[in-house]
Amino acid sequence: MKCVLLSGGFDLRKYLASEIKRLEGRISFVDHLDGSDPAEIRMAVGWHPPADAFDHYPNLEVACSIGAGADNILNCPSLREDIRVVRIVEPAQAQMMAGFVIFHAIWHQRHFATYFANQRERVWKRIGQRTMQEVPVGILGYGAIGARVAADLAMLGFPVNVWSRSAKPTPAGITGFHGADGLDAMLAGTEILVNLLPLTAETKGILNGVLFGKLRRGGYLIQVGRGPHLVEQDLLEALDSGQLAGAALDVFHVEPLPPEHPFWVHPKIVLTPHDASDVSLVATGQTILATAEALRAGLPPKDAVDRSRGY
Ligand code: NDP
Ligand code: OXD
Repeated sequence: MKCVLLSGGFDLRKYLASEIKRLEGRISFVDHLDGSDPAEIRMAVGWHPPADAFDHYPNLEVACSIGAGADNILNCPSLREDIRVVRIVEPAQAQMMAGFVIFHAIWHQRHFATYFANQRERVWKRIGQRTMQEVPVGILGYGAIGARVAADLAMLGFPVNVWSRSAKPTPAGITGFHGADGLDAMLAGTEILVNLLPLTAETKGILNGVLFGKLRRGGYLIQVGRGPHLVEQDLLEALDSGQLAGAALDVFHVEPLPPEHPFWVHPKIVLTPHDASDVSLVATGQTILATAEALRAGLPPKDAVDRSRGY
């Protein structure tokens, strides 16, 4: 089975080197436009493929993202309707994300931003404590990752509200909301908002001033979905007005974040470089192999996104 590597400005061959070696003999990885016969290629692995990438492969049937999100492939203009798109689902990645979100939730709940600033000024001042039970967390997205994050926050004692597209059963300590009608009720009972939605036409721009206005005053945003979920100017205004006390941002409209961007120096923003939780290379290799085997057997690949829903 031949598999073409499709990425724009990112060395996918170098990134996947260990898995390419491990899969030798079972999958032969070729580079985009390297002279291989494009008609022989039925499978691709990609991360932000060039805009016309898929035009070159008339028999391509499936494209695997190297991340949990597949928007980087779904948004490629040359992606045909009949190409299946696969993403990575890895429990260990969800656990890493839970750790990241918990860190920021406690950062807010325990006033660490203020203590960090006070230390620099040699100010000894106790702010007072709130229990986890007093600080409700809302999670946009109750999927493979959101469910793990919700469970771990609930285990620590945070009241957790979750929001999904369809109704989902939830265990004790987690309250489920769904659909457009459920969103306002969920936000009204939320102080810390975590975004774990996929980027789709419906979710783009969802983190905006109107939504921030529905949270508890002095709320906190943990943005780990995708950059275009956020209306950046609205975040700056919500931070200035005090509607939001702070924000942890891991994903951005433009990555890497340009050096002149105001987020870099904003005192109420903690920023990380799209590093909240990575998929492991081993899980990526396993998904690529399982997808190739499904293709050979004429079976639908596991973890394919629903093209009509966009995730
Ligand atoms: P899933 O597809 O498993 O879950 C998506 C969740 O979002 C589901 O609960 C789904 O609802 C919900 N959803 C989708 N659209 C809507 C909508 N219009 N209204 C309400 N709910 C909606 O995704 P994962 O949990 O695996 O990953 C989520 C996202 O996290 C990824 O797409 C990626 O963008 C981001 N991510 C970021 C990382 C980082 O390092 N910053 C790392 C990994 C992922 P339903 O259950 O009803 O289908
Ligand atoms: C992502 C990932 O989709 O890192 O952001 O898996």
